[in-house]
Amino acid sequence: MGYVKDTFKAKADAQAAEIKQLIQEHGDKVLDKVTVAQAYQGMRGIPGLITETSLLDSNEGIRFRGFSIPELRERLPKIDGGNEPLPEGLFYLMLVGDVPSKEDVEHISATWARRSHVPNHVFNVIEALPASTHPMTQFCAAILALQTESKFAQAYNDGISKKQYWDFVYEDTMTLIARLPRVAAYIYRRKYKDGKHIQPDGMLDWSANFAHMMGYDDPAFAELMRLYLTIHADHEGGNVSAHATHLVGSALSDPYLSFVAGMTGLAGPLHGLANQEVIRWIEEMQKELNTEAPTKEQIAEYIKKTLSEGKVVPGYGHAVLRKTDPRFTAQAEFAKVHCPEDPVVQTVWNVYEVAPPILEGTGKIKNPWPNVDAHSGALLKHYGMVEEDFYTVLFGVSRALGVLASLCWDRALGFPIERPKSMTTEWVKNFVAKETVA
Ligand code: HAX
Repeated sequence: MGYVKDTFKAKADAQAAEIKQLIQEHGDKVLDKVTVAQAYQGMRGIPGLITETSLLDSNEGIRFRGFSIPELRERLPKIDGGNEPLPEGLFYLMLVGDVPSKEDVEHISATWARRSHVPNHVFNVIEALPASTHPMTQFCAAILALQTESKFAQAYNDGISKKQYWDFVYEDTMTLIARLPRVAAYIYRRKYKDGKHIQPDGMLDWSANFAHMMGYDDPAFAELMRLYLTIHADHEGGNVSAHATHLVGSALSDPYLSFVAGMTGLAGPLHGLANQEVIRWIEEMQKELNTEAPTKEQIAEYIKKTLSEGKVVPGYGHAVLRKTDPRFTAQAEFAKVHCPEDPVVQTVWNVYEVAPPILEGTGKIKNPWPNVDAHSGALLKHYGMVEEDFYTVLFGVSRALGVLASLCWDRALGFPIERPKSMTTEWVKNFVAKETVA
């Protein structure tokens, strides 16, 4: 076994023992009550999931194993001369629970580079789809095609013991993450660059190699990718992509099948696809107003128009967050250093100034502040990645780090199949009637 795997297993065994004791001693303690409104309205705030990799505070934002995004940007290893954290380090942190050394990160980089070969049939599956197919659909089809490589599915078929599940899930996790950039870059070059593919460069880190395979060799873009792939990786367990991966994994579907469930969820416009929608919304506004740089007054009017048409303002609002997303702030900080004069970046900042009071003024939107998706497209566009339908694939590559690290934990901790109770409205009405009498 590699030493990262050994370290992970030792940590998971200790944690499993602790959880066993917690359940033995406190298993009947009530975490919270569930209201009728919560049952009907997306189960907001019901504490019913365990996810070890990160925790979201509604005011402060995400913490990965206790570390905020500014702390990660400070503490995670970087390439020599670089300023942004390597996502390999975040993966190590989420998986093992400790801040990695530079050697740990290099070890993960090298492991992923070694495992990055994508079998030909995966490219054939992509090629079988019309080129017009949305990149997220191509991405999901390719992940399913990669599933032929699942060590977990094979081992389960051979009849392994429950105690070994984590081992094969870990192996699949490492291989799948290693291969995703190649698959994603293939889809990008196929759809937008006349199928002129670029071979991987095994000497580069995971993010820089991904950027290189997509055709972006500007060192600043590689830095953006390191930041991007770090900050999109995880957002605790209840969001659609994380929850779907965890849920499907609980049926012992292998990591490929589980991850694709997360990705079909990420492809929804209220979740990851919002990054595409933000840029489309900005471009439509620019077109309608016939200007590259709409004024704050014009933006305010356009937001009101969007709302009056019964549409959402993409990139704003969140089911948990109640303040500006620190992932937005991290990207704004990057933009301040690298491209403060970019007109789309300026528009994103102007929207940030005018949108919150208007959204708040509706009286119903619980969080009028920007989320991660409000900023990412402007940065990508700045470096020439103008194909916004592809943006959610980038998000998906990053999200693999968190949801698959979590899946390793799920199997190492022996979590059972997930099966919450559902009710009918008839049941709720009867329940409420009884409560009212009593
Ligand atoms: N624009 C217009 N209306 C909005 C809104 C927005 N940005 N955000 C919320 N609302 C509306 C909701 O549609 C809802 O309206 P109805 O009562 O008419 O159904 C009402 O305000 C209350 O919603 P909420 O409780 O504040 O928000 P939810 O928890 O239900 O939804 C969403 C959270 C993120 C889905 C929502 O804010 C939204 O649709 N935002 C725009 C899309 C977006 O940016 N999604 C990405 C979120 C982050 C993410 O997952 N990234 O991947």
